[in-house]
Amino acid sequence: MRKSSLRRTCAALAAGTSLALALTACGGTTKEDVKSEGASAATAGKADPNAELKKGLTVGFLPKQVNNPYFTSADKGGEAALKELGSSYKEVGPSSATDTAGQVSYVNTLTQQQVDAMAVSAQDPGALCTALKQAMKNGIKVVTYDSDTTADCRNAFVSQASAEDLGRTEVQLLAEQIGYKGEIAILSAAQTATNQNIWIDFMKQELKDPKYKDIKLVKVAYGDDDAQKSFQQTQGLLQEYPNLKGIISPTTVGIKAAAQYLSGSKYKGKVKLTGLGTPNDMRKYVKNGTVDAFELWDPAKLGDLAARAAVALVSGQITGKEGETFKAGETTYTIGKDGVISLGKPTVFDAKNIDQFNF
Ligand code: RAM
Repeated sequence: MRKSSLRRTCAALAAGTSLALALTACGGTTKEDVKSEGASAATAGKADPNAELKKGLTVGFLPKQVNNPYFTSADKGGEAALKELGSSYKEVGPSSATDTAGQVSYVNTLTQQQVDAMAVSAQDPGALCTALKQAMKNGIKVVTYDSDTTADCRNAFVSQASAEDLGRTEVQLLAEQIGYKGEIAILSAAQTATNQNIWIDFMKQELKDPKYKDIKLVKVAYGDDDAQKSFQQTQGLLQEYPNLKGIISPTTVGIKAAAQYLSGSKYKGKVKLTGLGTPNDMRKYVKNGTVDAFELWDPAKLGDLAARAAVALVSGQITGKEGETFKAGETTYTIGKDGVISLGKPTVFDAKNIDQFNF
């Protein structure tokens, strides 16, 4: 049976019976279609860089959290790219950033709906793996974007910037702002978030440099990408550590909530805050003196690249192996180690440049 008709039969099966059972059975019969190679799940077979991009595909976007403005921008970028390429977009996903079971069921839904590819920002590095491997066994290409799974659970990861650059530069930004001295804390997203946890590891590495010997990281708090919880966690940090000099929040939801708390408190301008935020969320806190500088990439460009990588995978231009190249718009991207495709360098925003950005 040809793979496409097999997929159709499998999906019909999945629709009429227990999804898990049907997918297991179907996955078993197509095992030879997908072989794990190296660390990433690059498919067997050679990439053809000259293959024509397929049209009429459906690519499902599954963000960590649907009602998060960061993902609204990212996924809109994906939608626009797919429209330009003659393919269709759909978005599904949980409203909480700590609903891994919800994310698993959305992967299964997309598999059942026979999308051609899915772009997933994982709440947890391992929780989605069984479902994603099942999707790949059913011929669906899987791209992670923003927050990765382990490398064998997807074909490629579209990364916003080097994790090392992001972690280290956030410490550098804060250290300058507090004069290389004092207690600092981190306000993160969900405790399981792959992206934030890698960045935090690099922050800790950076802090080992002797130039930071007078800086002490006192706590990593988790606001779960929930505005209210992030606000309360900021308040809690300042109660627990009254001498706190600075906070790094590597999440758009966290940094906004922390800025909101600080700007209405006696700590405004005294306790420094940096991390990852959108210029539109942070503009007023830069202008009112709560925040000096923070950074981010353009989420819409990340979604755009995730969509184009997904279409390139389905079209056979790439398989996810290191060294393969593909064109996205005017730029040629080369796939790095472990199937990582990197968008580029982040931008630092401050009072001087923030008005040039609108996202
Ligand atoms: C939040 C999410 C997302 C992260 C950004 C910086 O919106 O946690 O995964 O990349 O912040």
